Amino acid sequence: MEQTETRKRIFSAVQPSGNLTLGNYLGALKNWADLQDEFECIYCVADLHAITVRQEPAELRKKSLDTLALYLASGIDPQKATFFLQSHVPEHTQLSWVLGCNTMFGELSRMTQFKDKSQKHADNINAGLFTYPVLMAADILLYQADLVPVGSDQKQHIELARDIAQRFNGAYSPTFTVPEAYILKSSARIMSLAEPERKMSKSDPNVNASIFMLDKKDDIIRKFKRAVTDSEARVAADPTRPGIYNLVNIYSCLTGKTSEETEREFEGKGYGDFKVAVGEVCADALSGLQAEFARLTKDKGYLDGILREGTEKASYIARKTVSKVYRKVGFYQGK
Ligand code: ATP
Ligand code: LTN
Repeated sequence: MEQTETRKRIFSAVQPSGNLTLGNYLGALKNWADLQDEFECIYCVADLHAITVRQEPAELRKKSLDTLALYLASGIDPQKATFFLQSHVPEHTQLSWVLGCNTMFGELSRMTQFKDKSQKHADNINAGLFTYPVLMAADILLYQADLVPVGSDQKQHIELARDIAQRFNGAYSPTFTVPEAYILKSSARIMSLAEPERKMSKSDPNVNASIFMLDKKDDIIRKFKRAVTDSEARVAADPTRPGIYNLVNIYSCLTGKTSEETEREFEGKGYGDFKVAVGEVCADALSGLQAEFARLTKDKGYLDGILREGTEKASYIARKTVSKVYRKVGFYQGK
């Protein structure tokens, strides 16, 4: 295969560890679709990452394919982007080992996601949870990605991937592209509807705290109606009032309006009206995507075909990187 591609390369992934939320959609998937014309895009379903937290095997299998279907339903075109499952390309784990030997215990100990997740899963603080960012660095560096579109919670991991790349390049000669995080300010951090100081997360046990991409309209409106706000009853993008700030932000992201435009639109109106409006806009934004998801998941043969093709393309790049890395670190290659 000839390399004629001149566009910058994008890599990103989501773990199939639950039902994807509005946070995943606005923070990640929606932006991925917007980038597909300008960049060469590679999107992975991070199933290896998902087992850092205990998963029910049948559910994980189903969620992996559902996550792929949600990528496609979000408007990412398989003619333009490459899709695959992380476990289908063994080079991810191969590179992860080598990078792990170039990552410090202290660096991994500082990762806030590790600290959060080990608190949440105190009965299962496994080694995979600790080395999770090394595997993530391997995902990115394997494809020599230039940019990594994610929500702001992943920024620290991308910075670590940059440090590892620079350290390896310094020790063994230039090998990896040093990636950059691509984070959109407006949608970088969608907050929980129940505890607006915390990010909306697909593994939150309180289902009323998150809007799921596949939620029905009635549920979406009900959840927004009961979203935690304050007693001031003035619609404003005021960061000192995190509940209403989050709702203004969600409404603005979904409509493409600025926060000021949203504030003006709801001037003099109470929270009740505004919450219903956010619910309506959200349900509308998700309804087309949900219909497309239903259509796609009926056609497993089609989804498998996309994965087969994507795995082949991804493997070609991944093999090249691993063979270069193995040679550079001194693994004997044979005569
Ligand atoms: P989990 O709760 O299982 O850890 P998660 O909901 O945090 O999962 P991830 O799979 O870790 O989701 O994240 C996938 C992508 O979605 C990442 O790019 C992440 O930054 C983005 N993302 C997740 N939650 C949010 C959020 N609340 N706001 C904006 N972006 C988000
Ligand atoms: N850790 C990421 C998911 C992920 C990822 C990646 C994102 C795994 N590998 C590589 C970007 C690039 C998360 O969102 N929790």
